[in-house]
Amino acid sequence: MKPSSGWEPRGCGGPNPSVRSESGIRAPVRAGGSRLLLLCWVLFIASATGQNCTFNLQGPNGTVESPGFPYGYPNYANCTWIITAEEQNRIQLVFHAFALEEDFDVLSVFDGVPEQGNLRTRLTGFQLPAPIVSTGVVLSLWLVSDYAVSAQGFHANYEEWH
Ligand SMILES: [Ca+2]
Repeated sequence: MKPSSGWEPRGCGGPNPSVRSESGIRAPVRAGGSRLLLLCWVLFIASATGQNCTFNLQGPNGTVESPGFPYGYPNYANCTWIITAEEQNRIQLVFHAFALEEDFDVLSVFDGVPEQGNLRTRLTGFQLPAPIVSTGVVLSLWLVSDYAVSAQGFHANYEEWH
């Protein structure tokens, strides 16, 4: 049930080396092999212990928003929201704000529990997504951010559909 899709910091041997130059924070790592390994290990520990969060929500309605909204979500966020409706109902999710660092921070929406086979859509960037309605009683969200650059985050309301 816990989402764990191959987290790997870029620059630690991942397929997408860190060369984004728009941010001074994201300077290329200039370190020897062992120091780089140590850095990757520290980043891994930070990601494993730092910002993980899981929310189990029920109907008939409520709010879902990224941590720190609207002042920016943390790096290494790994947050899951599981919204469950009453039997035979469905969940409608309506976004009111959406801003994630494009391509690097992603909100995955699952039609059901957060498992790969239930993936409905992956949302990123700055365009307000259209409303989403589940086909069953569960709708799940999974927010993952990388190690640098944040944005406002997202805010959405959900309600049960009869
Ligand atoms: Ca980011």
